[in-house]
Amino acid sequence: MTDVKLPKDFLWGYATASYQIEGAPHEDGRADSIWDVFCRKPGKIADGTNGDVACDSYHRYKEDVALLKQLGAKAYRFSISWSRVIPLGGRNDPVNKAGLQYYIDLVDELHANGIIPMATLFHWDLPAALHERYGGPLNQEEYIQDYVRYARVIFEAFGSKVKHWITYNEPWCISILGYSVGQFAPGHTSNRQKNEIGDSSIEPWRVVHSLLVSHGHVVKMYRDEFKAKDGGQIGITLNGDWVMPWDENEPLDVEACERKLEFSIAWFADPVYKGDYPASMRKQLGDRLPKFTAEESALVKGSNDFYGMNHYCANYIRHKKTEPTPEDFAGNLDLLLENKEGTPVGPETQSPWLQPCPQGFRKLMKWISDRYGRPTIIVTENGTSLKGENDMPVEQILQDDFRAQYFTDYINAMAQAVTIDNVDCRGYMAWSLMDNFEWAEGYETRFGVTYVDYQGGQKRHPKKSAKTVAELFNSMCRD
Ligand code: PNW
Repeated sequence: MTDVKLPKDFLWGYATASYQIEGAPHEDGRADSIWDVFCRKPGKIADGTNGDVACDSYHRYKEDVALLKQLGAKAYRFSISWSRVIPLGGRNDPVNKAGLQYYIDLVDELHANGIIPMATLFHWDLPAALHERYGGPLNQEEYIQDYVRYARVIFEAFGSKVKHWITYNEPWCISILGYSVGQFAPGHTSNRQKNEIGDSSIEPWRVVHSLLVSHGHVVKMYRDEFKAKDGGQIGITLNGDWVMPWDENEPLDVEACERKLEFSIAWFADPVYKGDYPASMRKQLGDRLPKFTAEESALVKGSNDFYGMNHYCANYIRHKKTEPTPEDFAGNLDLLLENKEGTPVGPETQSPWLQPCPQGFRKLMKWISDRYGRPTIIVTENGTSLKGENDMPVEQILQDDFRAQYFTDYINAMAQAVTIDNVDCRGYMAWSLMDNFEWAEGYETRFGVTYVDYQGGQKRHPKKSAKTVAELFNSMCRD
């Protein structure tokens, strides 16, 4: 293997998200987010749980920071709960000082321990009041003003304490899982067995348009009013898996692979780097895909200081022979976990969508780098669950060889992209610092490099993989 290396000042650490770890949903004035509401609906969360306690990080943030330090992390990516800071969410609604203070205390604690904070403004927990008031991002005009005001409150409060800002985590998940499939909050879908509300043919495209334009507004505001004095960078985080043709001798499958990348990644990244949606999406969706006005396009184009990349796995892609349905969001193709020969993408994990394929990471980094003119990339999430982990005895959980191997292979693949393919990647946040509330999968699926003992007072115990990650970066980051 080529001797791979990463820059000496490479930023590595761990990621989490507010609703997945904090608990304390009603303490110190926090109001419901759409996830609090969604969890109350029977049947939505696999084990019937919610984020009411989670990792109890609202009370244990000092423990979290001590853990990060113990693990040798240089940075920590966390997210801010909008409804903790502005409980009702809107631009004329009051700011909740106590909620804001929690994040300031967290950031101060990180600095006191030499750990660089990276803050996500929105990791899916939209204030429920805004969803009820006007449909959240379904109402572009109202939503943008509220999101911009929320961001302003945050930027003013943090000043130069935070130098890495992420506007949104995974607009694909927000939109497709929340407004098309209905698997995530707010659960909108055309599938009437799942929900009486929703239109999967229209809503996902509208929601993303609002998210992108609001991202553009917030970036402009940050650059105009804060960047010079606070010296930070701002970008959006996009998820995306690698693709391989189901039949490599079938040109239509090869073509479908590119289309899949466009429908899941270029949907956002093309507007951000080039100013418009990909032609393949316009072709399939016609007028259902909103159009950027000249002003919107100018606002969104060039709005990333860095590309936040979340990446977990790969899929085989097979083209469809039939016309796309109005609900199709993938580009009229099948996503498969085996190819024509029956070869799996990788080993099974606890997450039905996740089978590791480390070389896909390198290839996708190069694809992004080539398509968008070598942007600076920060990997903002990468990690895995482990089949049956929750049912294992604790000693076995702590010996998570499968996850350690995953990180070894993926971090090596990333370092190859940097060393061999000249990809400009400057940071990597593993998902996740600790086991947490895995959304619709509840607590059965664990993603942490740290075991959280939910029955034993949320105590944290680092697993083997935490040591592996530190060793990898300590040996790779050098001049
Ligand atoms: C990401 N999929 O979500 C999120 O950013 C995290 O909050 C989450 O815990 C983590 O990955 C692990 O799931 C995803 O179905 C959820 O393809 C689902 C998918 C992808 C990403």
